[in-house]
Amino acid sequence: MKLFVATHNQHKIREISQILPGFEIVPDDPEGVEENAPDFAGNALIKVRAIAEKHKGEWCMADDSGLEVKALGGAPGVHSARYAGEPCNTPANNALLLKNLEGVKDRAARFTCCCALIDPSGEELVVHGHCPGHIAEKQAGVEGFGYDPLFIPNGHDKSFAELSAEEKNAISHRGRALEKVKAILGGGSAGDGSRVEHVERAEGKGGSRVLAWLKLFRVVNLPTVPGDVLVGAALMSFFSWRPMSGLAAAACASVFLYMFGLADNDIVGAKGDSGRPIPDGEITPGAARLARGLCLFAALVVALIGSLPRLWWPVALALVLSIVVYNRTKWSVFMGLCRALNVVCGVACVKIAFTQGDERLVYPVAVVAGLWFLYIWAVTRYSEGEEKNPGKKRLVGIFVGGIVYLQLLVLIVITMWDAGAMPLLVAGAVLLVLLRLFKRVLPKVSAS
Ligand code: ITT
Repeated sequence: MKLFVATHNQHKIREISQILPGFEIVPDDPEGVEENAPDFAGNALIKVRAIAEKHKGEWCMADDSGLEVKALGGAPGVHSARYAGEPCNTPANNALLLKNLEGVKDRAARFTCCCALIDPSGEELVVHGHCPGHIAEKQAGVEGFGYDPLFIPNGHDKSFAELSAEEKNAISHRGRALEKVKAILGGGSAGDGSRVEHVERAEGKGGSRVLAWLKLFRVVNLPTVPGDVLVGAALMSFFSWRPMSGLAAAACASVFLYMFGLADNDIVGAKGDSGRPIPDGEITPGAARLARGLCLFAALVVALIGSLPRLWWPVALALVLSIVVYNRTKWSVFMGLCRALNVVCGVACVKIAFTQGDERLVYPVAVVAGLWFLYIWAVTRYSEGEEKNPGKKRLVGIFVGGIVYLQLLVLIVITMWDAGAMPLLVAGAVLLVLLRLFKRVLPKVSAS
């Protein structure tokens, strides 16, 4: 397939050809255009529109990229190519950057690449890729171009210019943006089943920040969490104990604990290059740590306001410990334990169950919590290596969402036994609707 690329930068063409080997890359100079937009997307669109006129009915693309340095308030940013003035002069740009960072301790920076595409029907699509890292004290290496000798990507101790082309492309901003382009050109073959998932249409900065937080908290999967608590509470119906008291508080607390776990998970894996918001530089580790603390705090406040029974607290503590251990060891057993304990949180929020201390409740709770443990343990084990296998990632997403059907099934059985559990079944059905809705309207933040 032919892809016209609006650039006069031969280094970009070489990298694009390496990253998209199956495509015929045809460079075209977007002559005379003025790149005067305030952001990368705006400039990429200016360039691609300039050549799309000439290639109607074909795929066209432009890459606008640059380096953003935290201590310089995001400079050189969109002015990366001409940081030291017109015309583009790489040695002068690098020298100026080093001069401006003299004596600066916090040298955090990130490369951003924005690819704007125009498809054969004329529709405009925009995708981004980021690579976080820091600026070295002096230049090193001869590979690559531009600021490569000064940029050390996170998780490495060599500059981009010391890495091979393959190594750079595997983690670079351009590599990441072009992976999304590849999925679009291939009709969504990245395993998400939807081409649109990778596409940002004229998205403002505020919008992408919100998106990054939705991604961090994997909002699409959140409706699966309160259902565990509903199931636990509904089990108490077998003993004619009405589970309403404290249920909403326990469900809310479980959602906050789950969010605590997700923030913690990404903080622990912050050095990885998984395409998650922290490695991608969309959320700083400091902000994520604050959010993690706030989620834990919110869970405690909700539990206190809902005056959850004393027994809820050790169960919640065991849940927090399982989350923390899982995030640091990645032992799937602990993930299974987390969701099983979530069910037990539902049992533990039914005050009367424990004031009466009926040992009969041990059996149904053990059976259901055990079922949850096995299901989540198996899904987590299966999900290992999903990042590199889009087909697997999609299946895992289906299995994770599938727990809502398991919750509904158990709630239906309990309601058949005792119609008093009907409100819980209705709440379970609402969660299923929410899950479907989130999957439909928030496909870009889908994550297992
Ligand atoms: P076109 O506009 O013709 O595509 P350009 O070089 O002017 O070429 P940009 O306006 O996108 O491209 O500016 C990108 C600048 O950012 C580039 O000149 C480098 O200084 C820097 N840059 C972008 N990607 C880079 C990379 O992978 N390695 C090093 N520097 C990079």
